[in-house]
Amino acid sequence: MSRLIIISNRVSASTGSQSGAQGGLSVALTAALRENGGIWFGWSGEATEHFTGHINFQKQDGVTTATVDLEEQDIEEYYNGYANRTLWPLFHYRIDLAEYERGFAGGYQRVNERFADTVYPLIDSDDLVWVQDYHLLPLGQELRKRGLNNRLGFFLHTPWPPRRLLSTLPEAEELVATMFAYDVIGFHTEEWRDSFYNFVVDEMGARADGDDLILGDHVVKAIVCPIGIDAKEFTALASSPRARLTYRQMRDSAVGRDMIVGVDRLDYSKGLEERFLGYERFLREHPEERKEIFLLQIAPPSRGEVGSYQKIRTALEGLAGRINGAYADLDWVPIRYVNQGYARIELAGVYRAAKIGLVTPLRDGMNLVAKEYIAAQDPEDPGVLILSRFAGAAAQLTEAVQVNPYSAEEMSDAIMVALRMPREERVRRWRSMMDNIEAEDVMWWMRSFTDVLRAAPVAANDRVEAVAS
Ligand code: GDG
Repeated sequence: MSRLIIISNRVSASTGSQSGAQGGLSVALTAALRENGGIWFGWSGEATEHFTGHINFQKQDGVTTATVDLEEQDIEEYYNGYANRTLWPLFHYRIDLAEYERGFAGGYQRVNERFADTVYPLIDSDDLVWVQDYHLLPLGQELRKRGLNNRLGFFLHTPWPPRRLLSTLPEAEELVATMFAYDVIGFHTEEWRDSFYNFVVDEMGARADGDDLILGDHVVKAIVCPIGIDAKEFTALASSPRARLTYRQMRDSAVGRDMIVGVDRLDYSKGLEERFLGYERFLREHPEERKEIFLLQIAPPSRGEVGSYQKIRTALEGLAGRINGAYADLDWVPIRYVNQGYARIELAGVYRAAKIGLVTPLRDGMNLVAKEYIAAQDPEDPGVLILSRFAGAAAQLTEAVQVNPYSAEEMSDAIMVALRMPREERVRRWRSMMDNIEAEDVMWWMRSFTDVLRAAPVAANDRVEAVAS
């Protein structure tokens, strides 16, 4: 079987530790590398004065990782700039927050070239190459320019924006044209794939033939391949002694009240302000429920170098303070807002202790928290998932109580529905969602994508010339 070369912005190979410190994605990619052999390549997260292309190799549990340091200017323009100030907001439909700067675009291109220069010599002729996420859209083309003829795939973990929004990006067409260097491109949902399709067909004149999109001489297969979690691992985590301890601590501290939980990176795409406002509306409309519930929001800070993330942090602190100030009593605080991360094993216990999982992003490629919440529940007495219609996960988790996260009224109504839901209905909905989570887990995702990639026709030399020109 051919080796797998995974290339992503950051590398987080799973050490197989029982503490569950790593996420499902890292577990799956690590398992794939262990199964097939290969290398996981990416940025170390460290800065260096001058980029040298020096690769730091590490081997852990049979998996080889290869990382490079980047210059401060690279980090500023590529990571904090184009990836997180331009593409991330744009891909989450927030053109009001997207910053279009030529310097960012230049830095992004430079880092993609640096990645290509550095990783290319590590790739053998029959390796399968799999590039991950929006940080590395043009990497495939850079690899082709250097002579790579291997099967080459790309997976997008975020949404793909509607064509009219994408058209606001000055270099949108050039950037998207580079993606025709890939053989297979994967999206979480039909909706994101359709938006990609619309852009390349309506704006760029590509032709469609089934899953194949054809632009000039280049054919790329655009597939829907929703990511899952490691359901078995997560269920096991939830019933481990440490998770049970966390569960008991949470139950004790709830003193008989129902807990609603939210767990999100502190990111504007996750709809935290709207969530707090929806919850506030519930408190206002249902004074009799006030002391019966509380909201625990875990929100570890993320991308703190970027201004929009500093703003959302300040806004949320203000909002939580205002709501608590207005409603709290001597023996009750409506929102416990926690700005730090916890081990996955503790999260599993927290999820299980929550009567309601409140997952209400304004836009999300998939959203794994929704799936983790379901996987952590007690099958005999599960909680209720309230899920945004705008998360990719909504396409699979159709038995969640789905809401429009922009509507405080809908959110308030959904909380009431969830609190009143009879046990039989909770069990029925949970079973249906859990069946999906078990069937389409993260290993299924990884295999589904790599099977399609393996079946792609081998790239021909003349393609390289054409894409590179
Ligand atoms: C991107 C896409 C897509 C959160 N807080 C803690 C913690 N987490 C973990 C969760 C979950 C992961 O982080 C977050 O995953 P999401 O899917 O919710 O969101 P993104 O980080 O935005 O991920 C997303 C995903 O890629 C995969 O394709 O689903 O749409 O945006 O696993 O549990 N983990 C720990 N402590 C925390 O406090 N240990």
